[in-house]
Amino acid sequence: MKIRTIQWAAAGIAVGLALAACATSRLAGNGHQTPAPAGSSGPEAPHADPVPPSPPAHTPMGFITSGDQRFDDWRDAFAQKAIASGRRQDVVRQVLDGIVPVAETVQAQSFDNQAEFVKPIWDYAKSAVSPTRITNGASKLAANAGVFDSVESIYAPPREIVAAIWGMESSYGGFIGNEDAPRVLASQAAIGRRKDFNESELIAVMKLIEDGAATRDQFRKASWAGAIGQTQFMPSSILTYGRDHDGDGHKDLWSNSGDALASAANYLNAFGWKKGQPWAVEAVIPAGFDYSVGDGRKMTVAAWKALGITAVMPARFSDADALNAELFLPAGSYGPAFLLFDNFYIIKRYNNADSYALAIGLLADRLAGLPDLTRPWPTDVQMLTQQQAKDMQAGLNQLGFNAGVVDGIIGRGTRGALQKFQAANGLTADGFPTVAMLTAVQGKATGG
Ligand SMILES: [Ca+2]
Repeated sequence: MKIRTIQWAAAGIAVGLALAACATSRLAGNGHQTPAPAGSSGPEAPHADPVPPSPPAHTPMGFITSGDQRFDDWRDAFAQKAIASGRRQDVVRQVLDGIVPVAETVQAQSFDNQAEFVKPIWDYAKSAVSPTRITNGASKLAANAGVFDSVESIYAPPREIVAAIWGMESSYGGFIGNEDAPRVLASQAAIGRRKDFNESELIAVMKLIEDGAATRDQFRKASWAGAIGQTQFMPSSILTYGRDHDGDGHKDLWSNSGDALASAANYLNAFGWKKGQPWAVEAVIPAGFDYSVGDGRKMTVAAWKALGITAVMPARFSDADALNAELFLPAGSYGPAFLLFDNFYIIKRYNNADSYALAIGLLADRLAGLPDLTRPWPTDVQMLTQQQAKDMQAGLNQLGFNAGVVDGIIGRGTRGALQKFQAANGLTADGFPTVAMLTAVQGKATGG
């Protein structure tokens, strides 16, 4: 859940260990000494330089000092707040004591992902739907058929969607992370990054421990963002949507695949998964098609077909003509197009990125034995650099086509603005940001 780049994770561990080592040696040196009271220097050393006071070994709330005053102040205040809100004092201490915060520079790296080029959405999809992941998924589905049978009998999503999430989030339980969830959540809260969110996740950790659903030690295996277990749930999501599928009293998303898979299925179910409906189907576009209708509008499959689109509909969804769908053009007129159904947006409740939902859906289709896309992803399109993407957004904004914030991220807003520009200038209105389109936008923007 909420997967981002994990490139900084290794750096985070290295810096974290370095800090921990410093803290340990410092505490080993003076952690248990009582600082001399101020003004107690005797007459026998009247001319000695004043000795700087040692930092206290414990904060006013009794936590071992982290060596970071700002963190310690935040932690003391948050601990008081947590206890006042009804959390057990011993659990608050268990969760928060001994934490040395992740260095701010390391945190910043994780949130300022500066790729030189705008990554096309299909890069993510192609790596997600790798032959290895398909093969491993098939064998995991077979090896856990009983669990998938029971999960599928209780919750609406098909097993292949749940398996795809499992595969994407943790390589089918192969890697669930080595970060301490309270540490990463607290580190962000202390510097004011999504403070309310991170504090409420810490409260959720405390509640799960109080309920006996999980132990403090289990939370030491998390992603750098604090996501938990084989299906990468945030602690608050475990609290609300986590399932104890085998009934042993624990929501063990770490080591019990049934609990993790049932939790993921329950999550999608709770957000309204429509049983028996596809997430998307490939849409084959006829020559001379007016791409401007791919602007987020929803029409029935029958209405899309009337425009000449061929929906590559698997046999089991043969009755889908009456369903509403959105035409999605992730590669513009250069690659595969899709008709998106309601379930696509349910997948996005798991991770709010089109690329993620697309990858989950495509992997699930392959796990269900469906053939690969009829049209390949483009390989020879000249992608924009981050700076060029910003230039395009600025140019579109200048021309009155609202591309939104100039951030170099090509999302639906930018694609929609480009489509309007293209339509207004007699170009193929596919909203796909190529270097040629940047040139066209800039020509109009500067030329007036
Ligand atoms: Ca369980």
